Amino acid sequence: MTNTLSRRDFLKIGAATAGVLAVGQMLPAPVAQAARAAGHLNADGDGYISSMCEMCVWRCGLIAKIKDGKVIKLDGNPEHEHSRGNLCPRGQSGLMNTYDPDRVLTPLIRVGKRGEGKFRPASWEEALDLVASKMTEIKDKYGAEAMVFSSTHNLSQPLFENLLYAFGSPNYGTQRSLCFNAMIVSNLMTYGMEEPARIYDEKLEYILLTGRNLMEAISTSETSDLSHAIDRGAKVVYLDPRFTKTAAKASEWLPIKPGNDLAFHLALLNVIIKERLYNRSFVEQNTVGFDELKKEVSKYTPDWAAPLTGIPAETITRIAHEFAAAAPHALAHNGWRTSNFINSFHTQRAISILNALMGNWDVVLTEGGSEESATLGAPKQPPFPRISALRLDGVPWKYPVVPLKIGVFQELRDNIVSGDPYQAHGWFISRQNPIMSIPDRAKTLEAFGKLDFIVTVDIIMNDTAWFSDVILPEASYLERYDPLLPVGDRIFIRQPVIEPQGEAKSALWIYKQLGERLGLGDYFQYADEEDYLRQQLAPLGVSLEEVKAKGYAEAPETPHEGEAAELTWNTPSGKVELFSDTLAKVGFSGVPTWEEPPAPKEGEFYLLTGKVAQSTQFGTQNNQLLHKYSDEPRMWMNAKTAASLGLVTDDWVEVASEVGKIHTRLLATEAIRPDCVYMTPGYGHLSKGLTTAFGIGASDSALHVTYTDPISGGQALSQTFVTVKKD
Ligand SMILES: Nc1nc2c(c(=O)[nH]1)N[C@H]1C(S)=C(S)[C@@H](COP(=O)(O)OP(=O)(O)OC[C@H]3O[C@@H](n4cnc5c(=O)[nH]c(N)nc54)[C@H](O)[C@@H]3O)O[C@H]1N2
Ligand SMILES: Nc1nc2c(c(=O)[nH]1)N[C@H]1C(S)=C(S)[C@@H](COP(=O)(O)OP(=O)(O)OC[C@H]3O[C@@H](n4cnc5c(=O)[nH]c(N)nc54)[C@H](O)[C@@H]3O)O[C@H]1N2
Ligand code: SF4
Ligand SMILES: [Mo]
Repeated sequence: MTNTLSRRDFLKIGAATAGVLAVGQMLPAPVAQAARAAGHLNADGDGYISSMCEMCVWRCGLIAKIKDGKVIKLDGNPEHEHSRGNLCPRGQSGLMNTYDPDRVLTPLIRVGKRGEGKFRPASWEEALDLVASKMTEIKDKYGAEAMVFSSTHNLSQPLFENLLYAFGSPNYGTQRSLCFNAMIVSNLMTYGMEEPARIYDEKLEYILLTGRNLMEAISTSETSDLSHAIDRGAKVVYLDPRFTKTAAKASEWLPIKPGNDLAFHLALLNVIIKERLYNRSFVEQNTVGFDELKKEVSKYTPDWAAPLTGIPAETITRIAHEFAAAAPHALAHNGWRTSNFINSFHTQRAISILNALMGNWDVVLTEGGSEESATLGAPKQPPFPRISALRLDGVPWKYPVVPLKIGVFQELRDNIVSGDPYQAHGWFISRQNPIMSIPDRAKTLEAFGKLDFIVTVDIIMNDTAWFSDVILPEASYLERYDPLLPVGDRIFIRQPVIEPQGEAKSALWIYKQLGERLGLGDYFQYADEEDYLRQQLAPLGVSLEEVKAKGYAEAPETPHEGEAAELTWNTPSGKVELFSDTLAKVGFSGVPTWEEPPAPKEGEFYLLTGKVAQSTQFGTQNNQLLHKYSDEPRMWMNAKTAASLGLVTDDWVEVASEVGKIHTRLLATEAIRPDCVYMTPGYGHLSKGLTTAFGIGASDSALHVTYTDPISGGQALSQTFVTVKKD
């Protein structure tokens, strides 16, 4: 591994930077003054400041230890429901994203060919003027819809959305369809709400996890809830073709055949309904469509499911019995990213319905930690202009039940390539690395080739920035304010714990500047970041200074708190919909039904992807601390399969799918089914501006074929089949 940073090197960087600062002032003025006034820092400028992690979307509360104007340690904030005093490895290493020597610290304008990586530094004035003039040119020539926007969940997203909707474009891509569309759309169709079932119940006895690798794909509080449940003696049944760290902690690991989770859950429903093990009063009072469901699942016996799933019929029957016996303290976890196959929507519906039949709703679904929208203020703004252009992502004209705000990102990319129903000309990307995260990397690069103008807002030279025309450097999460975040009955602040380095600026500032240049200033009515937060806090009667000092404000009591509120659902029938008329009306099955997933041909393998604890998606592999604790990524293959192909650990192999080819080292292991291989996402970077991560591993996204679940719009990330041969 290259460019490894030793602890001594890190301390040296710290000392050097502190030395530079010491020449002028130990701490740059604004942050230090505010922190001193709030009582965070002592006279020497050392102390602790509360803020929020941004190393993944979970946004744990953190406490930053500051010494000599530098962050030297990050710890979990015990007051924050998502962290409860803990930060995961990525959160603890987050300071190295801020101190990454590869940070982009000034606006950059491309001078070489796209992808050549030649840029010149520019002033904000010049870069923002250029972006605004290119956007205006595209709008004048082709209409606002020819500008595509995309961003992954972050706190300044509402301001990004102001920019694009005020500009007048309907084309907005988010990570959702690459992530959790099947789960969200299924919960909306079943319960009328997005929020999935989680492990809140303190008495939970039985947890069924379908491909939810909570011990590695970490959400700190939920991961610790699972650990506590295991400590209490809860039974955990885990379905995954791989033996992950969650499998190691589970009571039972079922190495299910990929894509066949639907058959497993349909068979559980079959047993539970046939043997009348469900909660009859709950079903009678709160659901519609039981008879249709009963009729459909009567076909799906455990004997039917056994050959499909690779799980014996007796095991499926036993699990159905155990699950029902533990109810209502039993939870079928929705998973997060069960969008693995084009049948994933029905898999998710079967899981949602399994919970409904147990009547565990009020036990596992409504308690604890969910994010509520406390009544925060907001700057005034006019309504958005009416947008009549069709959306390039096919919602709703091709995907009628996908909510507008969820979208189908991979379809948007495909239609940039096809120019159908019209040609896009510009792409504005913020806090996202679509070149790596959308399947079929070559096709995403082809889409880039169709565009006149690409601008990216990032903190580092990620792969997407590398192929952009203008890069706007955002201040890191430790250097900026973002809009406030309500979590439970508190409202948390992200505030700068150090001064921004170089010329980096907050997104709140960047979007406002652009808005004003585009004549859209009315959508950004705040003087600066602090003014934005003060307007948010106005209805609460709490001062910004108080929130900065404490790290959060208490929200006023929300109405649903207190004793057993009546159960109501925001569905057309007002009940939990076991049969959905909405689905039936647009030609889909109203109840979960079997759809055979495609399978690999002789000599091919399922290509699995999956998170590791030391990195987040496609944006943290250059973090020198995380890098230091990561093994070189190798492709897993079952040891017996490898032997039959004459392959051993560390052999180089060529892996090919119908859209790409990569070369990687092999790890022969018992921890995966013989018909699967597995790659860690986030490697094989294209950007040479990532000096730590470049040259390491290979990209699974270069192999992934684009398959979209026609109901939920989710990308089927395990539906790519590959061949493997010795290099
Ligand atoms: N450390 C870390 N934590 C993270 C993230 C991160 O990047 N790094 N990302 C966050 C985000 S955005 C998300 S969405 C969540 C994702 O959380 P998870 O969904 O739990 O994580 P993944 O690793 O994407 O997928 C989980 C497992 O699904 C398995 N799998 C693949 N195909 C199938 C199948 O057909 N059936 C079954 N049963 N299993 C299958 C894979 O082998 C993998 O182990 O994690 C969040 N937490
Ligand atoms: N092969 C494969 N593909 C996948 C997945 C997989 O497991 N395997 N997982 C899917 C899932 S679940 C998801 S959620 C998506 C995620 O994929 P994306 O939505 O593309 O998200 P990230 O990879 O997290 O990209 C984050 C980008 O934000 C930048 N960044 C970090 N901090 C900041 C900041 O403070 N400000 C700004 N402006 N930028 C910042 C990082 O440098 C990085 O370039 O990928 C999906 N695609
Ligand atoms: S789960 Fe880890 S990376 Fe994500 S916000 Fe929490 S500490 Fe940060
Ligand atoms: Mo995700």
